[in-house]
Amino acid sequence: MSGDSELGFTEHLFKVLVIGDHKVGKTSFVKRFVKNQFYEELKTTIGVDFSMKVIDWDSHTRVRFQLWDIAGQERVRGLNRVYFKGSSGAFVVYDVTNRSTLDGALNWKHELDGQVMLKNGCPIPAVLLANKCDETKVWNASLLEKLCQEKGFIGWFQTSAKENINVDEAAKFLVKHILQNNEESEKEEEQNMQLNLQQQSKSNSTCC
Ligand SMILES: Nc1nc2c(ncn2[C@@H]2O[C@H](COP(=O)(O)OP(=O)(O)O)[C@@H](O)[C@H]2O)c(=O)[nH]1
Ligand SMILES: [Mg+2]
Repeated sequence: MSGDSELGFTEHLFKVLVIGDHKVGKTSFVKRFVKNQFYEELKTTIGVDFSMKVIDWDSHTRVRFQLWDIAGQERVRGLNRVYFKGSSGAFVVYDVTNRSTLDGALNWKHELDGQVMLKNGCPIPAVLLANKCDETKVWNASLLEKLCQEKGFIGWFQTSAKENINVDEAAKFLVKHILQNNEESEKEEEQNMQLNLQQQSKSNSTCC
């Protein structure tokens, strides 16, 4: 969603999902990104929590990031179709200290791709976050690289919501891709409109 002002200033509102298994640090990631805070103890998310972060991308582009922090249990409840609708991008989070959450992240990605896509039929941009990297080093970087290619992630970052590692970097990376997609789809729409107009004027001129 975007709006242009007369001065060429554009504001975008992007819905971005934060998904992954329970306790991998989704809420912590959002709180670090939005408020630059970290809490050792957090209440379990129930259903979905919303947060907003405004980023002045450049002198003529403002991005409103609407983050949907979805409870890990929601995959089981099958409500994701409702939550995923209209999203422009996603962070898919796993916990580097818990291997099974990487499988969980891949299942979340699979479900995401089955339920939401861009207008051109491509998957929405998703970044894989290897969170809690303050606890242990990511030893399987080449595996993650391979998984990203196989499963269609646009990239991966090792992050720590606790130590504030790569949180803004991952977000900027995702914004960049969302903006690119947005630009491409706007161009496509414009081209389609011009084609329609050309066809209309052709059929008008051949009439009678
Ligand atoms: N060491 C460490 N702990 C984290 C990090 N992110 C979250 N946690 C902890 O992991 C637990 C679960 O975090 P939470 O954000 O509630 O996970 P969620 O269920 O995915 O939303 C909490 O005790 C957090 O303090 C991190 O980057 N490093
Ligand atoms: Mg949570």
